[in-house]
Amino acid sequence: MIDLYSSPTPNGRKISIMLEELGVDFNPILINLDKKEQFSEEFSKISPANKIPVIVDNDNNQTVFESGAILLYLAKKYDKFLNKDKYWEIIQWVFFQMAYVGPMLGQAHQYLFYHPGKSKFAEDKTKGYAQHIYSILDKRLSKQEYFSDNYSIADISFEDHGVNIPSSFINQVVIKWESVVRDYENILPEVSFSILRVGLVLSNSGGLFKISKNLSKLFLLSPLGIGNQWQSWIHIDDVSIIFLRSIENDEKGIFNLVSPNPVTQEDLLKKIALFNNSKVIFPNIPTFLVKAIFGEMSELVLSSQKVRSNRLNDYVFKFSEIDEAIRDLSN
Ligand SMILES: N[C@@H](CCC(=O)N[C@@H](CS)C(=O)NCC(=O)O)C(=O)O
Repeated sequence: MIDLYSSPTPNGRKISIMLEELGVDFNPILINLDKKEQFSEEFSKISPANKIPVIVDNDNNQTVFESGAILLYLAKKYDKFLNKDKYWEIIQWVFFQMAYVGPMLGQAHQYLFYHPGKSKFAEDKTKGYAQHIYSILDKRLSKQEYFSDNYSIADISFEDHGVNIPSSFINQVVIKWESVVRDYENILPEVSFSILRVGLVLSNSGGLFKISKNLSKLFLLSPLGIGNQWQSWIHIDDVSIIFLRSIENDEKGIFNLVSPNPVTQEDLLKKIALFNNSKVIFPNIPTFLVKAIFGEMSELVLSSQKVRSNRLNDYVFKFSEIDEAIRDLSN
């Protein structure tokens, strides 16, 4: 089992993401940075610079600090997310993140957001670095989805920078709901608890699919907001099978119940219309109107959610492609 000493910060989250993606059990140990726990005598023994994240692999008593080194260690240990044929391509982007992107964006946030007006020189300089970084990333990622051919530790090392996850509505909901499960885990340690994070369920019994299908029949179906936001969907049959499977197998851990092939909202609606002999009406319903109607819950349909079906690698989806799922529900 791996102990992860961490905190919910960009560098800390990189490692939680990697461990979740690997689907391995790990033991998270919170180092509260506000309470300066990083400077405790005990933590100093495993973190010479008093920074999180750090892992201790209890299988071989190996300690590793520095997020890049930890990603590399885990990729090698589990032989995942580091394609040997693209080793150097992946490694150079990981180093670029560690040596340039992380530190420079960190400084930019300090001068531009947290302490504006303190030093014009520092603000101009770090803004220039930030613009340079984003132009490089735009160039690399405008034509391909990942830094290398496939999802790798390079993508994981960038995963969280610039995204303010804790303030999002969805994240707050997840934290609150799952903290209840954690409470039960403490009370009933002999019981295996699974946390199933369910994506957008496509079903004829209700929800977005049923509403969209009915609206499309009235020729009233329009994308919400920009329309290119990702929707991580799953067919109701797959949800039911996975629920039963996790009860029967006494599974433990966190599972993302989403199909392996997310689609943009516009594509999703177009397909719903297509299979119901209708069409999507443009222009899109503007973001401000959706927010005015649904309040903070509008984030569920307006924000981009491209979720990976972690830990379901051995599950063969009944409906993994959007066309098959919608065709099935449309008849
Ligand atoms: N280069 C290190 C940076 C680690 C780092 O800066 N960690 C921050 C949180 S994101 C930290 O522990 N800050 C506490 C402090 O500086 O006292 C890595 O990639 O792991």
